[in-house]
Amino acid sequence: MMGNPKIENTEVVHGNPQELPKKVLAFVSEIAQLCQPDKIWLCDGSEDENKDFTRLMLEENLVINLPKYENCVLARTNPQDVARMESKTYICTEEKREAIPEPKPGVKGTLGNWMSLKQLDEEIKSRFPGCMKGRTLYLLPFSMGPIGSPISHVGIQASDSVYVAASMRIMTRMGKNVYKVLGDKDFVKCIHSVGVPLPAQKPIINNWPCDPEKTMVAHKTKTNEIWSYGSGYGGNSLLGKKCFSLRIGSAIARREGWLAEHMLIVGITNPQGVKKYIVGAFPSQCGKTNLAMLTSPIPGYKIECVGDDIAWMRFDENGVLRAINPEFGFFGVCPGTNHHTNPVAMDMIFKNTIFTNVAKTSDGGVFWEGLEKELKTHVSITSWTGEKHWTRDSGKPAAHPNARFCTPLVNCPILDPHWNSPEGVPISAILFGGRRPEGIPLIYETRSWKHGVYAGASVSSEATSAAEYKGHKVMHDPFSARPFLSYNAGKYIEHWLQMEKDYRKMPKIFHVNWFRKNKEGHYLWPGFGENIRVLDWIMRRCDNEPIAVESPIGLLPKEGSINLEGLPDPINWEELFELPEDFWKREMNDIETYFNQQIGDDLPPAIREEIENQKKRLGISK
Ligand code: O2Y
Ligand code: MN
Repeated sequence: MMGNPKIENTEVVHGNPQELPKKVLAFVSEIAQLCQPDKIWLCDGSEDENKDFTRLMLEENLVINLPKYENCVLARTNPQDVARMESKTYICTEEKREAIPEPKPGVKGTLGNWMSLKQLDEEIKSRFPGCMKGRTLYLLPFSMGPIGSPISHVGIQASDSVYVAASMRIMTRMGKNVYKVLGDKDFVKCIHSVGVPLPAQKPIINNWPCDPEKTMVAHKTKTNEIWSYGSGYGGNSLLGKKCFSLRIGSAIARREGWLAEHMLIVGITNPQGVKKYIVGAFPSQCGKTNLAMLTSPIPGYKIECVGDDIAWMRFDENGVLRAINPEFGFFGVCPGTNHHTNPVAMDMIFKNTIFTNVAKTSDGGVFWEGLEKELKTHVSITSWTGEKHWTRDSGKPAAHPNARFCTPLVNCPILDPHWNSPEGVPISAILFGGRRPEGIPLIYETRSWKHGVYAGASVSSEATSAAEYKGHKVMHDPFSARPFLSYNAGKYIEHWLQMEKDYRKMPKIFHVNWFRKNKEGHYLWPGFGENIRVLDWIMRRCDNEPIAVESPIGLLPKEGSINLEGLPDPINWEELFELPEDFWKREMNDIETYFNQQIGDDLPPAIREEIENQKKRLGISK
């Protein structure tokens, strides 16, 4: 009797190795030899296969069913594995300076962690040999971007987690049709292990295998390789997302002359029927997903979402900047999401979704902070840590602050008709922004591409509960990409500057701040859906309507040029737009110090010029 086929003496329990392109077979053979899984599963991306993933996740007690919804499950992780881990994320190059700028002596660098290629080899040798023993290696072929688009790129991920396999099927275009376009070409090699060979040497907490002490997420940017070990969570394990689309992606983009950015993409049609696409970069947990799916309280505006997190952008032969969303799903933050902040998300996440680290209700549903008003009175809550009959008195949140939904893009009721178009959508404006309680106006338009690049490089934001940073410290986050930089930040800024060419129609660059507060600590702007009023002003500026006035930091809206009609509370225009002298003195000093300390000689001279010019306009002398 013929048994299952084998790769490197390992039984292939799903799929046919003969269907693999030569280079893919060589890759999986090499990884199987190194990691020694018990079985190999060659993923095809089919519906039947997905049913198997769900069955296996349930059998392994990795997830529980949520009978209140259609095909939704809930995973609860080891409490030590709840977010992407910046401190354990490395860029691996020959020379340190390729990856990160040299900080001033005595200053701790904050623009990434470097590891030498030699060191990485050692770290791989001390982790990966035998790491998949007793487990199944899932081989996941995926395309970031529409399959076959000239902007798209292919990756192959080997992972020993079925949760990762199921999530990658949502987040990427995963399936064996990728092999047809791949042929004999190269691909991004993604190797992931939760780092717990079986039988496990330590108890597995919450049935969520991981090895927090040995977690490492390493990127070889020159050879397009990702080696991730020890975590099963989000950005650490769904390697198509931050690791590929941003870190490896921006290294490829630099080589090929395009941009891989931490940006949402949204289409806006105004009441006159004019449609424009805008991209926006905001630091993690600044409401990017909410903005990408904004519901306008003013009739006549139509918002259509292309993506909420990542944009790959290229200038086409006509000099138009075009963007695609390389992803295929949303991996959004649950806490704070409700019918007020994001009604569109509430419409899309209760079907074919994997929830992680949310609380569970006794009627088979989910709960998180922000849903209090939407909770049925008779239900009881089990917190994300398994605490039954949870109440607010417990002093701990019901859901983890970084709890997530993982939902296919196609669930989005306002998905743009061109979301899947291979040529991408034309971009009229680029927004930068952060969470700035003080001093930064609701909106300003930068004076030029160069000034816009300076504004992007100077982005700062108040840290929230995300990842490893706690409290309310305002932190620098150039281009909102600091955690995702894969080469020297100075060169990154340079790359942005080099995008400007005479024949290109450069989009206007704006800076927005929804989070300015008054002296009493109240927000000056209502935010959420009302942000359409600011987007409308941006669209009109893209058509050069004379609704802006010069200021030292850029162009501000002429008083009254943002539509404030029908807002629930009056707006204090003056406070929203004032540029306090003492604040701006501190701000410019802080930006200059930051660049000097962190980027030093790698800072492009054009950015120093922008600083000097802005200081002059502000009347700040040395
Ligand atoms: O903590 C994680 O692993 C997820 S991080 C994330 C997920 C979706 C979109 N953006 C982010 C981010 O940190 O920017
Ligand atoms: Mn993000």
